[in-house]
Amino acid sequence: MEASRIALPIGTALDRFIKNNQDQFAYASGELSQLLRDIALASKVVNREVNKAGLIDIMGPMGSQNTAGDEQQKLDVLANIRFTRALTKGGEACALISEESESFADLNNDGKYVIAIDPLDGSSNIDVNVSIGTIFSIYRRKSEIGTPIQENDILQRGSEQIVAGYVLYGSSTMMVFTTGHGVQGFTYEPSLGEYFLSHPNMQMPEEGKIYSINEGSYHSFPAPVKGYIEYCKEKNYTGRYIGSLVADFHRNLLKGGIYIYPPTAKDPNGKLRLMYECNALAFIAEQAGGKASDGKQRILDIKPTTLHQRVPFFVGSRKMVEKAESL
Ligand code: AHM
Ligand code: MG
Repeated sequence: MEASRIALPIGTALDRFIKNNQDQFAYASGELSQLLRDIALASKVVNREVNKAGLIDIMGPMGSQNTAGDEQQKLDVLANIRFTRALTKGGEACALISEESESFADLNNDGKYVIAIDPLDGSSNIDVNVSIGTIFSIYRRKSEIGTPIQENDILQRGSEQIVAGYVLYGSSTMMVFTTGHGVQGFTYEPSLGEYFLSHPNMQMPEEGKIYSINEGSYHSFPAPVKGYIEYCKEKNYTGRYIGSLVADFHRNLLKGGIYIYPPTAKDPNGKLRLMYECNALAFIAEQAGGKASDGKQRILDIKPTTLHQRVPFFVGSRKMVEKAESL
């Protein structure tokens, strides 16, 4: 790992970290730092709302459906509003792609950045007090600043991300992100209202013993995926599946493991969305020494053709993903 990855000591506040590491951002610019601060601020608001979800009447289905046909929960909608508002006010973003919106939101033509976000992933877990997360990717726009957004600004490959991260609303709330110089994890201190560096330069163990997959759909998995599950069982690996992508990914990042959402009869391309679920986690995995694939090719190399495109997802410890791919 190159020396430039070393930032500031554990306990450094996120704001100070961003300020001191601005040169790590591709096209070093204050706007990108501001964008990250805007996302952090919105996540604090969402964190507050997630934490009181059981107390006030903001739980339960809204009765509407999002683009994928899933039932939207009130908190999904609220989180989408919080992030959209934060990113709109800042003015740095020209477009926002969200799981909760059919088409992208056109923000500020003078903005330099395109954001893809899943404001609240794992929403089926909200009602049962299980960890949920926010996933985000930041791209630099390709078209000239000041002009309307074009398709090639929006449908960029994951390899073109300049920042990617997630927020995990878990037993503690964490924000984990990469600017392409390793992966940094910050833990939220609610009484101070600030994120502090707790996990500098995160590395995913190259081999692990945890496999995370919804085995309930076993009968409709492709034969190689079934084969990989059998392999995990022969090896006596541990099965762990929360059903919240961010939480499953985060555990495997720390402990070593693989997360798989394969093609199924119900979802022939898998369930997860390339642009605002898989790409960010793939970038983080690679930056931490792990790997992400659709079973055949690197996730970050896939050229999206639509906003809400789904893709089979194999992500985690490098050797585990390679083994799964080899089958
Ligand atoms: P969502 O975006 O509607 O919340 O769906 C994504 C979630 C992931 O967090 C999780 O890994 C997966 O769906 C679980 O799906 P399943 O219940 O089919 O295993
Ligand atoms: Mg989601």
